[in-house]
Parts: sequence; structure tokens; C-alpha cells
Amino acid sequence: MSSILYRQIRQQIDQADHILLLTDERIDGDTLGSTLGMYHVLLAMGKKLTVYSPKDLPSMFSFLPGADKISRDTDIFSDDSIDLVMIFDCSDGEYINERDMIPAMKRRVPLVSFDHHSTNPRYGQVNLIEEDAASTADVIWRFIKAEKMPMNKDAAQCILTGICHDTVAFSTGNTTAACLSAAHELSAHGARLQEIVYHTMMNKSVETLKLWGLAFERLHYNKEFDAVCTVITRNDIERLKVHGSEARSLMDFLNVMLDAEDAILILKEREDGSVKGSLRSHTRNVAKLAEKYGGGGHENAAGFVIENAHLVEVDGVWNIESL
Ligand SMILES: [Mn+2]
Repeated sequence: MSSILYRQIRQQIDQADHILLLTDERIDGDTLGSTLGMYHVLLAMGKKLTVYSPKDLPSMFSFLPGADKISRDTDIFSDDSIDLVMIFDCSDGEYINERDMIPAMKRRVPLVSFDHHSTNPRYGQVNLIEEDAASTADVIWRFIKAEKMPMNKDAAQCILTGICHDTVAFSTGNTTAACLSAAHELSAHGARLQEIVYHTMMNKSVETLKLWGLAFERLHYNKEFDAVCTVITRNDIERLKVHGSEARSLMDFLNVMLDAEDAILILKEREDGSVKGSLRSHTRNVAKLAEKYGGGGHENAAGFVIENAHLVEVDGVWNIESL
């Protein structure tokens, strides 16, 4: 089936002059690595490109070649010369449709979505969704290879970052032979795994490690969610002046370090007054659990958001309280 989709997407690319590339609003190494990987390939094909992200980049990703090309200016959606839009690792397409970005574009422009989330409702005109892929970066790497598109070391570095991020440096259960082959091939194209691991997983500030310390201290079994739970509050983030995204690196650490029997839940108070729950498990379907709270995701990695809520602690057990 992929070969028909590949041909359709290749045709859209060949016909396009000015392509708009979009990241997901949940910024991580996979959405950024996939978007920027495709950016470098399309640049080598001589395309005019604009890259947009709805959120600021956490500084740990500024090492990615092309990170400085990402714009946050919504005016780009009114650029009439754009004739193709591509979006990467965005499981729902909500921010572009509901916040009237794509609908506001004067020209009707085809949207191509690259993803690996099983919950993706196929909101693009062409949807290359491979649910068995460990990352969206895996999906685009297979596409670029099959279509013999021009590779270079910047593209390789970005794509390997995507794969590395979603497999926590090849340590999680979703690490397949395909991921390892891709890592080998991308290294041969000049990607540097050591640099990716250093920037995205190590290299933590004292403040971040203090945040982890607080979170370790608060680890407890939470009956409501049937998971080992910890929390990060607004107060922690403001007091330690850390980026909220540091919760993700904490999750990656706990996911590989904790007893494999348990599901892990990190609850985090967000700036907009919501509480975000991130779930991981090696053995349980946490997507089901996330759906109970209006969220979703993959079997082993899922999440949910509760609007207008905060976290309260009673006798070492933390729970979400609606406001
Ligand atoms: Mn992903």
C-alpha cells in the first residue's frame, strides 16, 4: 500500500514550488527531527521551503541543523505562493484546523501527513501513517530511500534524532530491526549518534536534576490510576526556572529504570491551568487508560490533559482536582 502513497506524495512534491513544513504542537525530537530531515532533503531538491512550529523549541534541540529556520510567525499561512503543506508526527491535526490556520489559507492546498500514531484520524489529503513504525522519522526515512531523494549529513542527523528520541536511544520495546538498520544507514550518511544522545538525553542543568530529585522523592503507587506516579507542579518549574519539557527526559529515565511491571504516570501542572498526564508501560496498554481521561496515544506511551485543574497531595498521594 505504501508504494501507491509514496507515488502520490512524490508527485505532490514534484509539482510543488513552495512547501510549508509543520511540526506537531507537542514538540519533541521526533516531530522536529522528521520535519527538519525532510526540510534538508527538499532543500537539496531545490524547493522553496517554510518551516513553522506552534511552540518554542526547547534549547536541547537547538543543535539540530536547520533549527534556526523554524518560524513561529502565523502570517506565513497567508502566503499565497505556498502550494503544498506537510505535517510530521501530529496525531490529530487539531492545531492547524481548529485554530483556523489551514482553513484561513486563501488557496486550497493539499496537506500530506506523516505519522506513526494509531489514533491518527487521517485528516490530510494524503496520509502516510505507519503504525508499526517506532517513529515518524522511520516513516520518512523509508519514503526518502524508496524515492531515492537526495540525502546529506544534515538530513541524516535530523532523521536519526527522531528515531533516537522515540526509542530513547534504542532502549525501549518499540526498537525494531528497522530502527537499527536505519541508524546504521543514517550514520553512513554522516549522522552522529553520540552528539544526539549528548544533547537530547544528557547535558542536564543543576536545576533540572533538582527537579528530578523532587520528582523521585514524590514517587508513590497511585490507586486511582493503578500506576507508579509522580508529579511536577507549577511552583517547581517557576522556582527552579526550568523548561516544562524537562518532564519528558524524566519520563524517559523512569521508563528505562523502573520495575518493568509497573505503569508510570507523571502528572504536570501546565502554564495554561491544565494538568497533563504522561503514561508509559512496558507491559500494559496505557492508551486505554489515557482514553478514560479523554486522551490517547500508543499502547506503551500515552497521555491526557485535564483542563482547569491542579494537583493536590494528601498523605503522599497526589491527585488531580478540577477547579
Ligand atoms: Mn513520534
